[in-house]
Amino acid sequence: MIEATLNTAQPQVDGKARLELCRHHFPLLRQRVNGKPLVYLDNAATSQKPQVVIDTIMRYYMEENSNIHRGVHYLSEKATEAYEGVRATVRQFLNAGDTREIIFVRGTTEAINLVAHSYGRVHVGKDDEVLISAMEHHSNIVPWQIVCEERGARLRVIPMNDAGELLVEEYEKLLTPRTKIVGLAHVSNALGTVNPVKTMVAMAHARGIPVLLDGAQAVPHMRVDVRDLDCDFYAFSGHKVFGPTGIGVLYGRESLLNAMPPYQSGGDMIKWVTFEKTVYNDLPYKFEAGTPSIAGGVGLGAAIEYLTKLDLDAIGLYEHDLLQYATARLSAVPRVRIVGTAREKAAVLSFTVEGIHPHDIGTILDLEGVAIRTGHHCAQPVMQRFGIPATARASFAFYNTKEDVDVLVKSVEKVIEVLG
Ligand code: C6P
Repeated sequence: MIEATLNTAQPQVDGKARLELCRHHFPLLRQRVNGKPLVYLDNAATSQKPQVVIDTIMRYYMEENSNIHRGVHYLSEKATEAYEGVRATVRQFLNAGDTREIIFVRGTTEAINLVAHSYGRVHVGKDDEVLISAMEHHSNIVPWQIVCEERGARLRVIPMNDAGELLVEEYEKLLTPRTKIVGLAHVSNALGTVNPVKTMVAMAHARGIPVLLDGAQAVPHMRVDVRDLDCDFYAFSGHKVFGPTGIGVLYGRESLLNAMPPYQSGGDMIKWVTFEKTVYNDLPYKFEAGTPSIAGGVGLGAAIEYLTKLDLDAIGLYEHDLLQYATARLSAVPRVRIVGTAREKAAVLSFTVEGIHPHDIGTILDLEGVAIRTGHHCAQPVMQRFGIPATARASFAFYNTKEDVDVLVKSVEKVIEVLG
């Protein structure tokens, strides 16, 4: 079906129109909410799933379901083949050097916890420092805080300006011999800022410091090449990239992963076990204890193949245009303030309306069929930095249109009309 849309659409329409045509691949988007056509603008929280992902998961359970890496029977071999095939798909998607560097996890949160608790516990010692940024999601703050507390180390924070851009010159000053690792969001979920991560990785590497990138909000919107970025770890979640929940990826540089102790332990992560000693499995299995989300993996593979066919460069251009349109239209509404006005932004529009609590905005928008997220977006320090309790956040995917933006703007105007 995707092929059909792309192939038949290509000769007549440009990339933008081609992406709009793909909206019909997402069955959930056809529904009405509160009697209004659904306008789904909560893609940063989780994205919707194309039919091909839903079908792939259903087919897996109907035809291939079995545990992996264990059985010699037909189904176990089929399921293992499917799951390991996805590892190869992810390797290619991220342009990693080897499938040994692709670790399947539950999501970005688990990926960062793995690095913090495995790499961090070994390399962060007393009086050392872990450096993160002022716009991190709690997932890239709390695991490091725990490690720092345990090891007697210090968490340092790269500041940002009022537009929501990191101060790179301050970052440079914070990179010291005490810095043991840097953790950075590629794209901020609360502000939409795209950070200059390639430059920041190079600056850390010049001092021998490894860098973890939180790619949760980047991977659905842009082409990511871990070898070009030269990062040491890269994390993302399947459910934000049009795949299922319960599956995500940690890319790790092989030399670092090899030297790291296991994070969780049990079945599958061992070569052999006696009561005296256990020999751990090779990469990537050393970090994959227990039965994983096999159906999740298979669904993620379908999502990545779908996204790759659509072309992430085209998606990036389309969403850039959409974000510009939404920013201009929403900024023109009296009392609206956009939070996060960085020069480089992706797909996220956080805003407040003077005198109206974001939760009230969200509730009234819901009555209009518009789904946005309101609150601190699991980035409370960002709210503290801007001196606000919360924002309303519209976040876009390639299946959103300018008509969706028009409904959003009209609904925000209605909020102001109703609540005064
Ligand atoms: N942000 C949002 O509405 P998980 O929950 O593990 O899939 O992803 C965590 C995470 C980590 N980093 C960033 C930058 C994120 O945006 C998220 C998830 C969602 O903004 C849910 S809080």
